[in-house]
Amino acid sequence: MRITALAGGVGGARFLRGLLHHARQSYPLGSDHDQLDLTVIGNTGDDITLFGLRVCPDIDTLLYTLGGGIHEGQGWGRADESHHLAAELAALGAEPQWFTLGDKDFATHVYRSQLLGRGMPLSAVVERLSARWGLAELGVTLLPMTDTPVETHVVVEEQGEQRAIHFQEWWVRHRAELPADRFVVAGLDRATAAPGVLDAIRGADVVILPPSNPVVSIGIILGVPGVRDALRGTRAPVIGVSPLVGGRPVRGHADVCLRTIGVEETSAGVAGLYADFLDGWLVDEDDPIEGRPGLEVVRRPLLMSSVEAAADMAGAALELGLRLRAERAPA
Ligand code: FO1
Repeated sequence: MRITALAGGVGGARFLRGLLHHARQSYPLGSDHDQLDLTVIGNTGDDITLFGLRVCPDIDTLLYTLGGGIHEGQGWGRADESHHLAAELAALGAEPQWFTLGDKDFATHVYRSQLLGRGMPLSAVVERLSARWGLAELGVTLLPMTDTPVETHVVVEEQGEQRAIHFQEWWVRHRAELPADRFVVAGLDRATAAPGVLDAIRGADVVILPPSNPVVSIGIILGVPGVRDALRGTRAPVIGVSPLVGGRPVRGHADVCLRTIGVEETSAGVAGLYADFLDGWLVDEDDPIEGRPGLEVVRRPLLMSSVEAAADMAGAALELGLRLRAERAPA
């Protein structure tokens, strides 16, 4: 069974780890169900160049979380990390110091930058990094949304002046508390979907949008030319999972991002961003959203407090997708 997911960082990675856990339980090896073949399309708008190295936060969070090396408490970076390199860079006065990079994490950025420097496309680099994390053995293919370098920047207001800063500076240094006027994604309108991305959407049995940030993660992937059309045209049901519980994001700043683009901070507001292709919408059990013709709403607890809780959520999303697919199957 081919599942394709569009994913950002922490929330998306935790959800997909739950999906793999659910699949291992529901379709044990050798069972009559065919195996789960998961293609993850990762957001690269978060990417930033630091100390001359290319850092891909959402891609790395997906690699580390699915590969078993994530720092569980942070949701990003490596477990059992040390920070000798960062400490010496600080002693040298190297900037910036507001973005924490651990020693093992630095190895990812050094190796990625070495390969990119030789002209290797990002998708080929991600394939190398995926091999180190054993993703193929998990039935997972991780693709960057594009090989074109893109970066999300935030136009902020300060003393009446507008200036653009990198998304990471807004998100990490200013904890998204600096009033944002709008998001601009340098290079996105000229980006080309990475090899396999559009086919993975068109050829899927079910497409899933995990509870990643709908504006600066999923929203960026949707901005890659061709992705939205592929989602509209695929025969696969497209199932989304609300990132809001009780009108608030479980973590991160999805509410601030929605406010910045003038969208109401409700699951209905987020579903409206996906309206032209969404078939099913998983919302929190107390969510007041009304279904509408063509949008099947299912209520479930949406707190991913454990891998098992994430597996229950992911199982519900998959089940909804398979049900809608069966209803669509030619009689
Ligand atoms: N998030 C933070 O809040 N503080 C950090 O210092 C930080 C460092 C960092 C290093 C590598 C990496 O892959 C991710 C990192 N993140 C950090 C998370 C990053 O800001 C993500 O882009 C967001 O979580 C949004 O997905």
